[in-house]
Amino acid sequence: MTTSAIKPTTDSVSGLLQDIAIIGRDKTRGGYSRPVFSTAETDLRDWFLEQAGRRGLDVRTDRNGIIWAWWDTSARTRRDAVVTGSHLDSVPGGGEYDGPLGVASALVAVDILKARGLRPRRPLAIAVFPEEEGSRFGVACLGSRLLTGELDPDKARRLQDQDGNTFADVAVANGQDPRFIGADYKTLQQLGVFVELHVEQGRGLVDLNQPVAIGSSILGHGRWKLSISGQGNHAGTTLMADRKDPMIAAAKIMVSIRDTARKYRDARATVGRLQPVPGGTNVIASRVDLWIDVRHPDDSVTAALIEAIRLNAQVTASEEGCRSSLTMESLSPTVHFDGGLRDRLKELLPGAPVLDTGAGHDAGVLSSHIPTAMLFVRNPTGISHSPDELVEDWDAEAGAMALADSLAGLLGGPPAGPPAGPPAGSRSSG
Ligand code: HGY
Ligand code: MN
Ligand code: MN
Repeated sequence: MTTSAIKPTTDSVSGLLQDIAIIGRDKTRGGYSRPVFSTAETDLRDWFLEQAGRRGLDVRTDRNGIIWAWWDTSARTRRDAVVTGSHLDSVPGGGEYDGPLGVASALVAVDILKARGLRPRRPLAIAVFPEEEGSRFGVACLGSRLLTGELDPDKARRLQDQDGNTFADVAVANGQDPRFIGADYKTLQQLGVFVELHVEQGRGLVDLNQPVAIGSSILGHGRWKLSISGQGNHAGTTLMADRKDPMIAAAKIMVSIRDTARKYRDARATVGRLQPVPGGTNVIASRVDLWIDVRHPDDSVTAALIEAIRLNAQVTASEEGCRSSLTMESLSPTVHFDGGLRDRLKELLPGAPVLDTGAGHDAGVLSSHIPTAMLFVRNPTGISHSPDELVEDWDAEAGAMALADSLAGLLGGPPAGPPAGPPAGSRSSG
């Protein structure tokens, strides 16, 4: 894959990421914990506002908490805009690149286009979407789902974090008026296409020895909450035969979730979060809540798999004298990115492979409203949602260059520059 000769004139992607590397470090889990509306995440939003302001972009935060940084500062009405960007929030103990790489690359891509003297024939914006991970309020891509009307605003307002704070209360505490969240067709009408750059959350590019890929599809995925109720009691005075312990039921159910998922090719089912109530060392829990993440390319298989999990949980819970109830928190069908936009990117990034992803993104949510596409940047470990996520500096710059070439082509700018840079697959130092 060739990239243009012009180097970023000001910041580099790795330099911008270095600026924020201190924000939201998680000393206990390792990596980063930047939940929406946390100090870390609001500090990152402030950092983005400052960076966008430095570039003379017209910045505004909409009623759903999405930040839009527009290249053209004068336009009153904007239509058919080319939008790029990503998210700044993280999973607990997440990596450095999941989200911020796309935001930093968008800033550097703007630098590159300005350095080329591009005069966009369409509006261009960088967007930063809140709560993409759904780590605090449980619904992934909360901001883009509100924007597109996919998530009912009343349901959003009632969402609670682990401490029982509602989204509405936390939004008010952070200066966002929850009364006005919800579908925003005026903003949607301004948008033409959305191209999101993201760290690859897998080893496809490593195995292909390429720095950048174009996205083809996003695996369908859903999240369910399973509550198992038993009899809370004293750890010392309750004989083993007299127990209705939801922790035991939960343990057996989690193993059966894994075993059930193994029966469906390409299926993934994960329990990454479990909460005993009340959660005391010397207390038999009265209830256990656990969250299940299920993914499969075929939405009907996802449905069959979660139904099998639900039935099995009922039987296993009753064997332990407990009861179980399953509630769906979010569900996204498999998304195939717009073929025309994907093929246009293939023209603009000759030689870039096309890869699917098992990870969800705002680009997936927006795809039901406007043509969307993704670019993935090589991750030598292939690991994500972990401190072990990695992008080599050189690949980060190659990603920004590829994004700039893509945006230039979509904005009607000059074609990509002459081939340059070290041979594909070379690594930066360190
Ligand atoms: O969960 C996901 O796939 C994404 O990282 N939010
Ligand atoms: Mn992400
Ligand atoms: Mn993620």
